[in-house]
Amino acid sequence: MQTVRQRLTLDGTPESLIQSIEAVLFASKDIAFRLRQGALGGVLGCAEQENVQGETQKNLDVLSNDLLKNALAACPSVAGIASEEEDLPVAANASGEYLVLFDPLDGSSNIDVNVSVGTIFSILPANGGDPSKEATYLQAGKEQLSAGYVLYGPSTLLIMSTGKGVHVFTLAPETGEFILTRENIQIPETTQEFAINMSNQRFWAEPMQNYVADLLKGEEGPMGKRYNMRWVASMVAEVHRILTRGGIFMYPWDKREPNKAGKLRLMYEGNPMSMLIEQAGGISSDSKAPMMDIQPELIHQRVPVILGSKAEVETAIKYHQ
Ligand code: P6P
Repeated sequence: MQTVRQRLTLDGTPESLIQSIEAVLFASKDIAFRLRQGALGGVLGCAEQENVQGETQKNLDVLSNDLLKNALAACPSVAGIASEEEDLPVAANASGEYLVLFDPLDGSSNIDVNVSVGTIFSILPANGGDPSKEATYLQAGKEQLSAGYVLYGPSTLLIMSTGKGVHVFTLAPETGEFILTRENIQIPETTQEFAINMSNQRFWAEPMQNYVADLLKGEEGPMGKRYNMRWVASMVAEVHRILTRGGIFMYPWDKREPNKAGKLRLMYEGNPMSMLIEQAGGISSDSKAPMMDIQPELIHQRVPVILGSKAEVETAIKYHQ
């Protein structure tokens, strides 16, 4: 029955990095509690304000963001934070070694319909940079020291990596400890399951339209097998399914807002999920290049996403070449 600290210590993880991860988990336990309260907690519904993305914030978005900010600011190892819900980065501790970037409550549009949501986090080295400056955070995904998500579902799970495989921890309600329940996840190389929001089909670029059309042809088409489809509209739930049983997840560019590269954000959705997927033997791409090779230009930069089972993602990329 290994705790997160025990497992990370076994892996030789620096104490300061363990503390930073524990700060995320400290906040996530409170978030899990508020979610479980549901309507009884008086925090469902909208906060009547918008975030930098122009999205209406849910009360729980704001509350989760504050819980994470406070927990991380109190951790001496954390130099600064960046959040989907914050316009600018926030400096924390001058002596800190790490930058923690997060989406406090991904999929929050699902809260009011009681569907799984999650906290996504990415940890980068501060490298002595000014943590109040955006430029300090603009590091490629391959620089991440750790990444993970807390999935608030039927059970509350932590899935994370520090570059030595992907491990699953289950929150034990009785003790409040995340306990190791699965280690060294490996994604099946092939799949018969894809995840995309089909309602946007007419807006996709032609390569994506051609690829998905071939998936839908099933046995009679070039793929030579029948596919199933899933779309939860909560990236953490889709990625968790893919880590658990394989699959391919896509949120491509589309012409509804042609000036935006995609809907999802590189720094605190694309990159942390890509670290997990690749540590588990999968592939993650923006359709042209490996996601974690992208040199970021803006903290809230958006990116097209294709990730999942290695062979399937390679096939999807071929349609874009
Ligand atoms: P759509 C949730 O809002 C999110 O950012 C991801 O978690 C999810 O995969 C996607 O957007 C869902 O987008 O357009 O299907 O609602």
